[in-house]
Amino acid sequence: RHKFWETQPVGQFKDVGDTSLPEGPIEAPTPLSEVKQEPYNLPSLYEWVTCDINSDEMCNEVYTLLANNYVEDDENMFRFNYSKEFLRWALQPPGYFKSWHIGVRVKTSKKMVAFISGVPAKIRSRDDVVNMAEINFLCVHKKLRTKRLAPVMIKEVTRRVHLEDIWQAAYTAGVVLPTPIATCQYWHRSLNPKKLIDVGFSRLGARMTMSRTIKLYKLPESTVTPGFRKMEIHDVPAVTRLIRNYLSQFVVAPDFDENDVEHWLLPKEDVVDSYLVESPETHEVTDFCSFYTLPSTILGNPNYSLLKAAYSFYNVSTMTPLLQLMNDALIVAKQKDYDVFNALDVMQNETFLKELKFGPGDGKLHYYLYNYRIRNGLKPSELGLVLL
Ligand code: YNC
Ligand code: MG
Repeated sequence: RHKFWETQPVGQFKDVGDTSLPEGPIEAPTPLSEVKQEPYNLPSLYEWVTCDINSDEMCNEVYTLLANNYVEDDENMFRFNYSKEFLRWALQPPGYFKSWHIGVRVKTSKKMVAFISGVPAKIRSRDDVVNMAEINFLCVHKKLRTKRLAPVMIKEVTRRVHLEDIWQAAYTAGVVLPTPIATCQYWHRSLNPKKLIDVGFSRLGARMTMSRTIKLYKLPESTVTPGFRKMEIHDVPAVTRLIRNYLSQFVVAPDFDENDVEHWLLPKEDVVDSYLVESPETHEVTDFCSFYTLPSTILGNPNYSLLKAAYSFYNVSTMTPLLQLMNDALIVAKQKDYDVFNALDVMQNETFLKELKFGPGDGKLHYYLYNYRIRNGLKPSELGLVLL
């Protein structure tokens, strides 16, 4: 069934429910001297390229490959359109390895036809903090699909991760592979219902008119929580404490330090937005919310070409009810002209989704760990991790 994945150190379908298997690494690390020193072989027309994402030209090539060939919805109406600034941010967190940004070119034309990337991350599973790679942006040009290029890309990134003495990875995918640690669902909150209906993202509900729909999704002009403001650089220590404490309750979550928080959560225009609540009395930072910007190309619509979407990232409530905090996040996203606000059912998100008029999406997002077994499937609410 899974000719490639059956050979890999991942939880296998035959082992689901086997409580005799221990949690933790599936294979022990091999000595670094035994890691293959040369890249895996590609079909002879192609060559590996290590991408310097700081170079405008390289960044453009990766951007264009993804913009034309990356993830689409089931009906092929939308395709993710990660911006160049977003890609630079996603690929260059503290301690990143350039060698983990891997392209494939056609030897003759030098056209980039495939890509895969990893970035380092400390991820905690129960009480075990593990250095991992987060693998993302696996993409093969549409004309080169189903030729078994993906397994070579995955083996090559694995080799380069091993060369840095890292033996575990985390990744998400829309497809079912051996075997998810959790299966999550996206929920969508309309901010610009007319456009969403016009482009076929959503449909007019039963017994609804356009004007009733617009009224249903109307939001206040400005946020309601006193002390709600944009995160600034001097907030990094307080936000780090807040978030570390919050994430400690989940079974699987990142182990962020101040450098990670500065990189992943300090606002970056049109990439990541973060807000916090500073108590007007004590000046303590008590609550936090964030979202990242990932537009989708609208395929074949005469009137619109881009869907502007915000994706819920990390949110922490201690004093402001999560429902009110997220409603303020919706208000800011609306002010900034996003069309839709998306959120997974991870962490405590289920407590606000229905009430804030999010609707369930079709399609699931499966979470995976490489070379690390988690005994039973986790509930989405046990996951404290959001990948881009
Ligand atoms: C996928 N998304 O099952 P079997 S998500 C992993 N993730 O292998 P071929 C995938 N594996 O089943 P194609 C996968 N999709 O025979 C397919 N596979 O064992 C497996 N789409 O390869 C599949 N991006 O080359 C099968 O398939 C084998 O030409 C078939 O290429 C696949 O970034 C793909 O959805 C996805 O560009 C590249 O369809 C292509 O179809 C494409 O014949 C549109 O491959 C874009 C898209 C995927 C987004 C993502 C996470 C990737 C995780 C990869 C796994 C990382 C493991 C950890 C490595 C580091 C370890 C350490 C330490
Ligand atoms: Mg292929």
